[in-house]
Amino acid sequence: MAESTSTSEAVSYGYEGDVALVCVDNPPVNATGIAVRKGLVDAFQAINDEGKAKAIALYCAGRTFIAGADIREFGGPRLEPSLTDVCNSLEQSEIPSVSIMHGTTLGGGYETALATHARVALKGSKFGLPEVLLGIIPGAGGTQRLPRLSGIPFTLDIAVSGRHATVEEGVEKGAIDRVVEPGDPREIAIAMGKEVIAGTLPTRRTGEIDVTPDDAAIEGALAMVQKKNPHLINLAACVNSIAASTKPLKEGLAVERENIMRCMESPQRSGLIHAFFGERAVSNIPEAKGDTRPLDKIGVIGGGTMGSGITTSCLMAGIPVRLIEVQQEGLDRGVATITKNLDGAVSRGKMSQDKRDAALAMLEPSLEMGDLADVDLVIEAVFEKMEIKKEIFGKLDTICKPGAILASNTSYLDINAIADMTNRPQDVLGLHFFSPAHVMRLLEIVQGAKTAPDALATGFALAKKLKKVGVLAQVCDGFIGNRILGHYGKVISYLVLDGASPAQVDQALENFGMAMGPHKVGDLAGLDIGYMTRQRRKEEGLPANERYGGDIADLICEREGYGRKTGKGYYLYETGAPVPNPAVEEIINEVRADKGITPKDFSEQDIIDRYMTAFISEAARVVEDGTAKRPVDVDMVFLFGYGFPRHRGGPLHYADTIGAAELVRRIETYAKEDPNYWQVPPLLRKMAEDGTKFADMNS
Ligand code: T1G
Repeated sequence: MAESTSTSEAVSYGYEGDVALVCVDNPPVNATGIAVRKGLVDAFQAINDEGKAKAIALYCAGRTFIAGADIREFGGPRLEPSLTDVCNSLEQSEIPSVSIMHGTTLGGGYETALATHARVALKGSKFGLPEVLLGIIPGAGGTQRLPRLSGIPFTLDIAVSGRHATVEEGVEKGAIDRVVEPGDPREIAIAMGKEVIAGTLPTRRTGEIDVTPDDAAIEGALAMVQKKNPHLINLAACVNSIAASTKPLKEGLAVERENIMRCMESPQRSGLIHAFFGERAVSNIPEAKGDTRPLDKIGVIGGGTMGSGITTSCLMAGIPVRLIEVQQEGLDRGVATITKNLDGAVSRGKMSQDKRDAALAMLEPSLEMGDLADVDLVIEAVFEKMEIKKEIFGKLDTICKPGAILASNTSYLDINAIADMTNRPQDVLGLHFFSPAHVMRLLEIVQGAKTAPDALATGFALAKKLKKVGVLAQVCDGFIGNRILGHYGKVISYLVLDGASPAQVDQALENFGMAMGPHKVGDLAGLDIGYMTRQRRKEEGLPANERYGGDIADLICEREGYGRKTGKGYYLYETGAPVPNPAVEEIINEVRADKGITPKDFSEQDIIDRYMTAFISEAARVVEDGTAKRPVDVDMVFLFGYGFPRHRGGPLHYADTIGAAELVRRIETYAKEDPNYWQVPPLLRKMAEDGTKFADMNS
């Protein structure tokens, strides 16, 4: 190419014959930051002014076409031109243009392509309008221009789900004009520019196309979002914007602008964007980098719920697994569960039947621990008893090859004590999966006192391979998640002891946005886990003046059952939706009478405030003592492992919306009832004094 002219540090243009080439080069994903927006407008303007070209081809350097607006700019000062202005000016170009889409053309990137006069994509690439996943809506014409090409139903599908669609599907729906074989985007840009000039690649202004109204689709979508995500304000805003696409473009864009600005102001947007960057920040730490060890074959000990889930997750990632059990019956049960898990993934469209068959073929069940001699990593997932785990690690120490990593899936126990059962504590760490382990994305990676850096980094490498969110945790009782759960779990039992019903607490927290209330979660996971932990704590001796809140739960386990797996717990699991178990109410009244407690009324906000204040208190201590590296690590643990509402960003992101001073005030108020449980963490008091936020501790 003759020389190119830069119109900003991220955009340049040049000519290949009659074709003008506009190139965006803004790593890592060509997001439309101000330099890209300004550069695009100026490049198109210059080309039109110079009048040398008969076609303009827009392409990007690097791994992808524009993957959206620059999310880092959100919440900051608004810099002109807006992306809507950019798209409007590109669409008005007198010289016809075509976009060459490769990688993942998303959000503002696809809106930019919609504003050019034709769209050509490389085979295997993806496109979409995922803005709703960030708490906003497409805001640069996506809700107005896509319906003009593909109709309202497809636009609703793409924009309300936020899914990344294949470009092949895009051609079927008219959202993309042509798919070409993969190649150098610049070379394809020249070829397609020539086709525009030759007229073999038709061009048109999308904005001039009319939209066929579809009220039924709009009403259906509004009903669906209200049912599926009643908490999120942006989904209905997205549907309403798409509904406005039947208006003239200018009016429709005004409706879209009004809706996106409302979403931008909402705390849901900052929560969801905190989640987006947090998911990436947890592995952006020195401990996750550096040398790693091989992960070509994994051994899993224990074919129970966790062992079979972990095995399924590894097989789905293409890693062969040797599954060890002590008895044939247990081994058969494990293989059956794994097979059921894989079949479930096929029926949910998560994997093809061929991949399912290939995965199952990589499973090697065995009753011989000795068969673990050649594996790269062993994950122990047996009963949560220290003696059993110590015995197993003692054996593994003699069986496994040098350099093999020995991991425990313990949910609470001391990794250092387990490591000390071996002569290779540097090879030992915790890999704490969450049930169901082939579905839940969180993996707590627990660093022992002697865990070697490459063993730890291998834990993060495994998380990446399994498409999980790996979070670094230090050793303590329950690591990050269960330790904090252990603390706020008490306030739930205190609320029920003091007057609230389990169903009332569940409803309040579900209205707060929890996927499932704590009593339903307990029933799902099995009340026996908590029961054994409480018995262990009682045996170890409870702290002197701690108010014990487990009486009700203990009696439910002893009299009723362990929840879903036994058909009853806090709720009854017969036909249809679970209903509160009336026997629980009797148990509650009995325990209150025993303890001389006069029940009091709690409003929904009281329940949420006490729950979240307890939650945040222990989370602050976990950050303070270094069990978690940063507040964002705590937030991601709860978003990806405990069903904490994503639009709230996590407990400590949420804490910043309340403020440390108010949290300290609340704790001091509640402490009048129970000074032992309600104590102000020093970190929170300091933050209240110097006005800092948890967000300030994330960099
Ligand atoms: N803005 C800023 N940074 C971004 C970014 C974006 N849109 N997308 C990715 N990054 C950073 C990311 O933080 C990471 O940085 C690096 O790029 C690699 O990303 C008006 C308003 C494109 C599929 O929602 O889904 O357009 O951690 O690790 O797994 O309507 O990133 O290395 O420092 O995720 O290969 C709509 C969001 C925006 C797409 C690549 N667009 N991005 O995945 O790499 S809103 C999106 C993604 C919008 C308009 C509205 C993924 C990806 P770092 P990565 P990846």
